[in-house]
Amino acid sequence: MSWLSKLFKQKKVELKASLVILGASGAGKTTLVRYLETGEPVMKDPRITLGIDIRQNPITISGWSLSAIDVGGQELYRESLWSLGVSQADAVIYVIDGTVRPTSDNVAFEVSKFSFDYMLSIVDIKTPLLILINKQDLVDMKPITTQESIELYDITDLVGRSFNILPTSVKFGDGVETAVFWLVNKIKENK
Ligand SMILES: Nc1nc2c(ncn2[C@@H]2O[C@H](COP(=O)(O)OP(=O)(O)OP(=O)(O)O)[C@@H](O)[C@H]2O)c(=O)[nH]1
Ligand SMILES: [Mg+2]
Repeated sequence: MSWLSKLFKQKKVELKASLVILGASGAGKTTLVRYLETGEPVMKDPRITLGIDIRQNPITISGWSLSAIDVGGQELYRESLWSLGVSQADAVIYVIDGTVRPTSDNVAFEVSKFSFDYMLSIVDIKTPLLILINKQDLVDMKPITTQESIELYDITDLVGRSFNILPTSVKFGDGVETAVFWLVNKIKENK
């Protein structure tokens, strides 16, 4: 039985929170939401998210009922909808495609870095921020490590923020448990 299925069985839901999931297009946001909703590996590729998807299926984890706001990562939505999503959420999950490196695809990396910096400019310093360095399963593409991401995205600059950076393969759920538990505990501290 997966960790999510076990947790789904816990009936007592005490606390509610909403999460907004942000990141450049293709990073794995919708895949993460599908994994959280089902607790199963996501074998069917999701379609590109058009606009904002306020999910109706609650995610029940460790006595918490989480609702997810999945926002499209394309430039149009970044400019028009990310702030709206952030304004509705108690915490932010930011998904980075770990296979995007300046050396392999400089344009994609610039978009990824710009999107990250934009997110920092709209998320309040007090809002818990979970940064996922995703697609770690694609070992042939040498995904960046969390240490490399700190340098590439200037993450050392996040003074005063409550944040964490963790490696994941959201398609298979690897690393998701640890990551979401961290976030839920941070939200609890903030409430
Ligand atoms: N191998 C692997 N593929 C992944 C992972 N996460 C996402 N993908 C794939 O990456 C592609 C994009 O995933 P999405 O979840 O649609 O990305 P998104 O961030 O929602 O993209 P937008 O909706 O355009 O903003 C899909 O083909 C997924 O199957 C992962 O952890 N590992
Ligand atoms: Mg999507």
